[in-house]
Amino acid sequence: MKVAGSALTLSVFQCLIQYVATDSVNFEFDLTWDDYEVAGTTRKMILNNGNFPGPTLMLKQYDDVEIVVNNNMPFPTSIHWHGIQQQGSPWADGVPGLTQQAIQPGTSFTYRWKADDYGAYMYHSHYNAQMDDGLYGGISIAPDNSTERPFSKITTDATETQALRRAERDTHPIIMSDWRAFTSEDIIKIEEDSGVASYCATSVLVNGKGSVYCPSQDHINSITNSELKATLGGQNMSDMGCFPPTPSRLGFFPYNTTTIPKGYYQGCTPSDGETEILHVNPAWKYVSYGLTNVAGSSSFVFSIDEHPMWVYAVDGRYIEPLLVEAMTVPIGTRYAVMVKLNQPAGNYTVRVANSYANQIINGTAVLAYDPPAQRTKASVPYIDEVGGSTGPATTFLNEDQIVPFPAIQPSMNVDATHVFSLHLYNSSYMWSLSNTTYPMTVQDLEVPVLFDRSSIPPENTIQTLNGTWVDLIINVTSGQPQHPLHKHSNKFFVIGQGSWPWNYSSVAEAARLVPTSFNFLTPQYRDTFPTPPARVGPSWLALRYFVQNPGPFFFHCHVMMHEYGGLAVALLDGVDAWPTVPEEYQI
Ligand SMILES: *[C@@H]1O[C@H](CO)[C@@H](O)[C@H](O)[C@H]1NC(C)=O
Ligand SMILES: *[C@@H]1O[C@H](CO)[C@@H](O)[C@H](O)[C@H]1NC(C)=O
Ligand SMILES: *[C@@H]1O[C@H](CO)[C@@H](O)[C@H](O)[C@H]1NC(C)=O
Ligand SMILES: *[C@@H]1O[C@H](CO)[C@@H](O)[C@H](O)[C@H]1NC(C)=O
Ligand SMILES: *[C@@H]1O[C@H](CO)[C@@H](O)[C@H](O)[C@H]1NC(C)=O
Ligand SMILES: *[C@@H]1O[C@H](CO)[C@@H](O)[C@H](O)[C@H]1NC(C)=O
Ligand SMILES: *[C@@H]1O[C@H](CO)[C@@H](O)[C@H](O)[C@H]1NC(C)=O
Ligand SMILES: *[C@@H]1O[C@H](CO)[C@@H](O)[C@H](O)[C@H]1NC(C)=O
Ligand SMILES: *[C@@H]1O[C@H](CO)[C@@H](O)[C@H](O)[C@H]1NC(C)=O
Ligand SMILES: *[C@@H]1O[C@H](CO)[C@@H](O)[C@H](O)[C@H]1NC(C)=O
Ligand SMILES: [Cu+2]
Repeated sequence: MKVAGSALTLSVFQCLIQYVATDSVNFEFDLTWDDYEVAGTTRKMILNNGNFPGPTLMLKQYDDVEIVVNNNMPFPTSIHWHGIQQQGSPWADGVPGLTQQAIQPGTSFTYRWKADDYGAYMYHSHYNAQMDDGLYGGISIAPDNSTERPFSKITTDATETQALRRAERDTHPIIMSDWRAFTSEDIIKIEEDSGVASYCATSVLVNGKGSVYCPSQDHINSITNSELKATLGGQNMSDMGCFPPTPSRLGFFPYNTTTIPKGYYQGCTPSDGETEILHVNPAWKYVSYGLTNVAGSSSFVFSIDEHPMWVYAVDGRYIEPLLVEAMTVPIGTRYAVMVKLNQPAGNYTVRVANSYANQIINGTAVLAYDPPAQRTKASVPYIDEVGGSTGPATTFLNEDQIVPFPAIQPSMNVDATHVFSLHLYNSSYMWSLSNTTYPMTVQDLEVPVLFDRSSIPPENTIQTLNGTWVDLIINVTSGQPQHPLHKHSNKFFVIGQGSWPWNYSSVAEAARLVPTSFNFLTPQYRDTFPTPPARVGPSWLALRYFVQNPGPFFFHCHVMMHEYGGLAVALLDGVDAWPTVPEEYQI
């Protein structure tokens, strides 16, 4: 038994031992397909109990959770609880074709799982590209009182510490997302008809609120950076701020823009929607937010004017707190931040700007001190409309400085290594993470993989043994955006990355040759992490994980249309130890 491995296992099992049976916390989701106004424009979308986004699940660590999902929509669905470990409950992971049958129209499905880990999570549809139709919401799990906090790094003052503890118990998600003029089914059809991948949005939403802005072409040109200009070949970013279709952008696959409707990548129509107001009371001293990105294509830089933030947890686990003024929140990730409420009472702009090269687009919200003050002067930004620094002094979160708290380390020995080649497949909108694309028809399997492993083509799977350490190496070919990779269950350590092709036989060999590209002592422990940039050359990412929860778990890009385009593989974790599916979940 490896020392590091048993330490990790122990922490998980301590949780289980400490657990004391309680009644479950119950929710019911009534899902409907309705007309609804978002960002000032009405379209068909998914509502949860008549609302968008869906309700926030405010939970306590070790809660038993039960959610009844009633599908009153005209198409199948399923819900994934993003980042939840699902220890011993793979049938509740919500991936149709892998862990359950899709929930058919007019039927219901009951999810039951335990909130083993504290922190910020989210839920969203895992069927087709429905996430982009609005089926998502936040999950906030308050840590058990016995869990050790990292707050002594922020303050040693007793009153302040109490304020931090209170703020943490009431952590509210800030759900950042993007919105489109078209339904996800329309978008799939436009991609197939035109050969032009969907990578643009019409607006950025904060907790479901926002507007469609159409800045002048001159303004868009003025904030188009030189790196973008160099790749635009004399063209402009579109009036939606979107990178226009070009052969290199689309992987040199054939395309035809003739039938593409207005609003897909160009043709901006402004509309006014609501602005999210985050009310705070300075008497709290601190407020805590779970920053959560559920966008389809935007990687957000987040900042609150004149309010530095202590980043204290990432993907649902504490880190040594870091004080920053702005930070990138890639799709699928969550960062918990503590904000000190010590500024003059007033309104402060909250800025959410896409920083990927696909599009220049941003949204805003307001941090409003209660009771309302008369202070009318505009707040001073740390970041600009494209997520860049407004001055030399802005402090951004540096991912390399993130250190887990308490310390947790991977094994130095691994039992298996899998190298994945990440590349476009046959068109600008289909992808491969293994040797082939992941077919979306798997979602409609009558007998999901959890019930019969032979249901899925073997080339779309990787098999691992329970209790083993596994390396996943992502070898990214040149000419690609960053891909925020999300792994279901069994979280991973981010042990290394580089901006050249992976040409090593193992991590051990690579670590000997390029030691500074690896971190085995304080690597991040995550469920979502972006591949390094590969626009102008190949790159690689090395992830290491311990298989401790047997079951079929999805590993995929969280850019919605990349996932739908097959950028995924099914990790059949611990195939030697899959649990017996309880009677109530039998098919
Ligand atoms: C922790 O303690 C506080 C104050 O005693 C209590 O209100 C809260 O419910 C407890 N939290 C949990 C998760 O048990
Ligand atoms: C780019 O935008 C500028 C300013 O609006 C305009 O003058 C120019 O014609 C545009 N270029 C192209 C290629 O459309
Ligand atoms: C593009 O599509 C239009 C409409 O279907 C068609 O008329 C045109 O010939 C196509 N252009 C090319 C270059 O294939
Ligand atoms: C950024 O957001 C502001 C509203 O806060 C808006 O006025 C501006 O047009 C937006 N810029 C872009 C490029 O979307
Ligand atoms: C601050 O925001 C609140 C909430 O939107 C609003 O009611 C109030 O008028 C604003 N105050 C100022 C001074 O702009
Ligand atoms: C990809 O293209 C190849 C060669 O044209 C073809 O044989 C294959 O069926 C295509 N795959 C898919 C999933 O469309
Ligand atoms: C891809 O195919 C090669 C050769 O058949 C095989 O060794 C490798 O394991 C496959 N990779 C994945 C991720 O399936
Ligand atoms: C899977 O492995 C973990 C970690 O070694 C172990 O604790 C667990 O009991 C194993 N599960 C089964 C079903 O064997
Ligand atoms: C990684 O990708 C490069 C191309 O970018 C390729 O030359 C190399 O063989 C790949 N490495 C492995 C181990 O497949
Ligand atoms: C891997 O490729 C890099 C960049 O091409 C090269 O510098 C290095 O020597 C190669 N390493 C091995 C082990 O082949
Ligand atoms: Cu991707």
